[in-house]
Amino acid sequence: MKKYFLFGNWKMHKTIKETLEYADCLKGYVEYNEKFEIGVFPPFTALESFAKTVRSMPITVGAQNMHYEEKGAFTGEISPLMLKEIGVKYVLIGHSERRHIFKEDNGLINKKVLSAINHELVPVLCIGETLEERKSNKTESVIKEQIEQGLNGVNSNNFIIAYEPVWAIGTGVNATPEQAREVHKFIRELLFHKFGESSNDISILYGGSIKVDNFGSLAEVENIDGGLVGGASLDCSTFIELYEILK
Ligand code: G2H
Repeated sequence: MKKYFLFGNWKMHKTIKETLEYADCLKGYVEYNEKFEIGVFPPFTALESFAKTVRSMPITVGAQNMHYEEKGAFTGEISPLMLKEIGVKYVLIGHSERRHIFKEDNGLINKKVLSAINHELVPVLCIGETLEERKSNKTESVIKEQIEQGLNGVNSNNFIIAYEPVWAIGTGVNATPEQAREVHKFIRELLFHKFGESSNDISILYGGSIKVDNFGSLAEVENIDGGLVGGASLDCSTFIELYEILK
């Protein structure tokens, strides 16, 4: 069964104290729903506190990144085993900030996707074209390459795609519903080609400057199965408003 998701990617924001206040604010607002899930991706330092606090609530927890190895001499990295141990369910892989600021390429991203699946974490593979690529009509070829290389060797449909056009990330300029519709349809076709009928259960989220006033028109587009929200997820009451729009 395909699920709909509202994910909050906090990026490098919030101390443990602020995280606990946020968890407290969410209490009572979110109800269990088998078709719909709300999840928060705090920074590593606050992950465990958040996971413990929301354990009894219908809220899931994700990490923003991970290394593909279980352990080793990888200074500054966090492994899938470490994430599993504290109750993390999802992990963002290949977010545009990882690709562009930290120079992660499709090969590395693929290793992370495979490792996450092997460790029973659900990877949220983030893909998207830059403005330059869009202007030179390369959107589809970039998306195709990111999907094909990112999912190379993947046999399971237990992952999520997040389409986040780079030009829409944190810029205040979201993709129009029409622009998003075209790319989401294209992604759905690529997934069908690779995974057949079982691809119908794979959720494709939109991300990039989601706000309360643009989310409704994006969320109703065919093949948009929820949102990955950055800036607008930092304020708990705004995140609850987005939840009300999607659920
Ligand atoms: C895209 C998104 C969340 P924002 O990075 O992943 O952030 O909503 O701030 O554009």
